[in-house]
Amino acid sequence: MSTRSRPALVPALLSLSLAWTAAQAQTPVETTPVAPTLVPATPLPAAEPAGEPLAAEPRPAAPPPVAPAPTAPAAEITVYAESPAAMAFADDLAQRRGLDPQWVREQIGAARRQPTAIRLSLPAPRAAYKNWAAYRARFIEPVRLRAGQRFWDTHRAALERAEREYGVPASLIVGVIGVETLYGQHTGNFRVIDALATLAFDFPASHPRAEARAEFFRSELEQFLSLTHRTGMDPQALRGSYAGAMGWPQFMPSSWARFAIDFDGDSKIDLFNSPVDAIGSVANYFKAYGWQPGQPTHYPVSFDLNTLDKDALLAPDILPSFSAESFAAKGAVLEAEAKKHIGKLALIELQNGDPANGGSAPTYLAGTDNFYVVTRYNWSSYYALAVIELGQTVEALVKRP
Ligand SMILES: [Ca+2]
Repeated sequence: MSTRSRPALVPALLSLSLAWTAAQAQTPVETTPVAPTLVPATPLPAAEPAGEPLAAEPRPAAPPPVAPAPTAPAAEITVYAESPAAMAFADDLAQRRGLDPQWVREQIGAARRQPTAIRLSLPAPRAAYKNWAAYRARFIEPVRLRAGQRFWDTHRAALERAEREYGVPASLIVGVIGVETLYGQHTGNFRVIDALATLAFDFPASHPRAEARAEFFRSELEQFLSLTHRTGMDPQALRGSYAGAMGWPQFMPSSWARFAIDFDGDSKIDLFNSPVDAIGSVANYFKAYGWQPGQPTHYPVSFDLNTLDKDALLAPDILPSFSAESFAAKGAVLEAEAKKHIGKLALIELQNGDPANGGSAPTYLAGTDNFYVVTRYNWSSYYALAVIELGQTVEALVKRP
């Protein structure tokens, strides 16, 4: 996630803040210990949709519940049946969703407070510089590439069908599932109900956006119970990330409700056990966020130092804001294909450590609307480029003569 100029985005796309907070929630279990100072790696399709393009799930008519007041020292709670605030939320939820209050109380009441989820939800210590080269190396590496090749070979027909039906390239789907879970190998070991209840009712107050985050997780908990009730999945049995992201594509409950599809034709949506359902669901997710078939995600860019106005180019952050002409007028030099680009561009800056201290100069690229769409899965340009490059590298391997 590029933190620079984030406020500039807010007026343009208010709901981005939701996507950002959602993205913050996720750090893949497998990568968490590796480099906590890097950009938060991950997943989160929880990505609360910017503009909610496809709100399939009925929204509760009532306003979001008021934050429960702490009713007992959090440390004393082991299961949420002990929390009057959680039980009051259960009653409200049951009423809003038309669910059996006793069932909802039992489900939330059996949720255990999960201290690890609390710890992991705090922001990582901020490094002075991010490091794209180091971040990239975590994902574009031999184990993941081999697993990606196997995944592509095994699911070639489904990937081709997804590309045909949704217009989303197989390489992007392969990149996402590889970065998220190493092709189903790391889908998370937290009980989803524990993770969601803990972050809904005990989100750490020291977090700068604690109240908004707690509200987000209360909404996800509600979606989770609605989803499991509707589908017959056992809410006490499902496992996922510390933030409640589930299955091969690490969908948050709200994303599952809106975007998950049955793509293997067994009439069930199962992102835990069906990689083919995951393939179709990731494609559906990107199509819903406006993926434009055939449009590149980014172009190379260099600079004309005589006319360069880098501050202006970086001000809108990852939001494509410049025509190819205005990009060039501010000193960003594009190659022939990019000069013909229809639509807006963003100057994407990826740091490579501290240039004054052994690091390299930043990496720059011209991001298109499709690059922006990739960041709807996780609001991070580092994440997006890792997904794109992993997918393209795997594609080159599987298509090698
Ligand atoms: Ca299915």
